[in-house]
This record gives sequence, structure tokens and C-alpha cells, in this order.
Amino acid sequence: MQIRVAGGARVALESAVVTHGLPYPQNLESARRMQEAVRASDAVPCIVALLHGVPCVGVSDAELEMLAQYPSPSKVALHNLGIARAMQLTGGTTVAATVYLAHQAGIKVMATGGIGGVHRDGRDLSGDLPTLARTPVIVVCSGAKVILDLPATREWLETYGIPIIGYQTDELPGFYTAHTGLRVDATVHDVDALVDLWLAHRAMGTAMLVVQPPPPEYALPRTEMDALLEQSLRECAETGITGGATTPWLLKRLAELSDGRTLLVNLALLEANAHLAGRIAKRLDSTGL
Ligand code: PSU
Ligand code: MN
Repeated sequence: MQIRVAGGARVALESAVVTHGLPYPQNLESARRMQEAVRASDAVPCIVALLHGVPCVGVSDAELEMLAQYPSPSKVALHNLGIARAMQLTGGTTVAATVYLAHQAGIKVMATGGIGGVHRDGRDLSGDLPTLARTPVIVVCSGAKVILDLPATREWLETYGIPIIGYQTDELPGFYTAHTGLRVDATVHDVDALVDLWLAHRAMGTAMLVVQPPPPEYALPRTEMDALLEQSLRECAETGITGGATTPWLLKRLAELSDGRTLLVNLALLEANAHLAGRIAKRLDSTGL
């Protein structure tokens, strides 16, 4: 592992969203905006990625550009991190692999858009969840990927001891939309209160999820998002798309059906989450914690 940024108020950023979650060039723009947002909070961004078999905590802008356009990049989670290292592959790290590497590098805060979770068919569970259940880090996000079973994901987090803290919200956000009707475990209104909760929780050894809704000027109304989602899920089933192709297909279709607005929300919430993560990291660092 190469730790390119040794100390300070560091925030880990995942890179599977760059290689697999967003199209080029929005993926590159998004990663740059997230780094800027962390810096604007007076903290240090560390994009985590696998470059030619080397896990890197912090990548240069040239490396980021390469990653954003890499042909057939790997999606690196925990089950294939060792394999991808041995095979000297290049790819983006999921929340699971990012949190694992960040924790080894001593980083306590990471930011992303949405975590993986329980799939709608109930037969697949993201490796993000068990990793969060054994890694004491703060993960700032806007809920889980939109195509998942959100109530089941919420239950899983509760079962495995991962608290969901709403930052200025009492609802678990639904990624593109602010409202889901699902409760959070606690609501806080400022970063100091978040840090207090973290200090009380961290000995548990599990992650703490901090959620905030997408920025209101970009968020979709819940009814509209539900309708978009229903249509794209139906079309997906009709087209016969299955397995790993499902998520990219659905995200692309949602963007088409919304005239690109889902993409704009996605970029905006990633940036906002990076900014909040930066503030948390800065606060932790300046209190010497
Ligand atoms: N949420 C998104 N887009 C993404 C991801 C999450 O809106 O690209 C990525 C994250 O890297 C997350 C991963 O960790 O998908 C989860 O993938 P899986 O369900 O295969 O574990
Ligand atoms: Mn999976």
C-alpha cells in the first residue's frame, strides 16, 4: 500500500464511483469537485484506488485522469482486492475496499454518494455492509444506491450495529430524493454534535453512517423519483438485463428519463458529502482525536 498523504485532517474518497458509477467526463469532474470540497473544509482529500496492483491512498491528478478513462477498469471490493493486487490490475475501490484501506492508513472519515446494500430481489448483499460492520470509520453519504431495498438495508445496518445519524434531517435520504419515510437513529444539527456521537460510538468497532439529503436545489420530489424508478425497473426486466449489468443500465436509463437531472443530483450530493466529511475530519483533527 502507498500512503501518499501521511497526516492531517484526511478524508478518504472512493473511486468505484469514478470507474463504474458515472460516465466520462462527469466522473472526472465529480472527483475533482469532491477533492475541492474537502479542501474547502480545510481538510485533505485522499482518493483511494488500485493502480497497477498497488493500493494507493491519495492519487495525483494525472493518475485520476487515467483512472477516469481506463479501459475495462476493475471494480475492486474485498473479495477481489488480493487477486487484483496479484494480477497488477487497475481499478476503482468500492466503499468496502476504500474503508478497509483507509482504516489501515489511519483515516477516520470517508465520503461517498450512496453505500451498497440489500438488493431488491433479496438475493444479493453488497460487501460494503459487512465491511462497515467491522470497521470503525465515519461514512458520509446520502443513503444507499437508489435501486436497492432501502428498508431491508436499514434493518441490516441496525442488526449489525451501525448507527445512522441524520445531519440536519430525521429521515434516511433516498439518494436522488430527500424523503423515504425511514427514520434515522439520531439527528444532529452541527459538526460538533456529530463528533461527540462518534467519540461515544467508536469503541463499538463498527462504522457510523452520517446521512444528509441531496442539496434541495437538485433533489427530485419523492413521487417523481418513485415513478422514474418503477418505469426503469420494469423496462430493465422486459429487456432481460441481469447481474452486474443491471445497475449501470438502470442508472443510465434514469438519467435519460429525467433529462439528465439524476446525474446532476448525483454530482451535487457527492460534492456536498465531501464537504461535510471534510468538516468532520477537520474537527476531529483539531481536537487531537
Ligand atoms: N452508489 C452509487 N454509485 C456507485 C456506487 C454506489 O450511486 O457507483 C458504488 C460504490 O463504490 C459502492 C459500490 O461501494 O457501488 C457497491 O457495489 P456492490 O453493490 O456491487 O457491492
Ligand atoms: Mn453484489
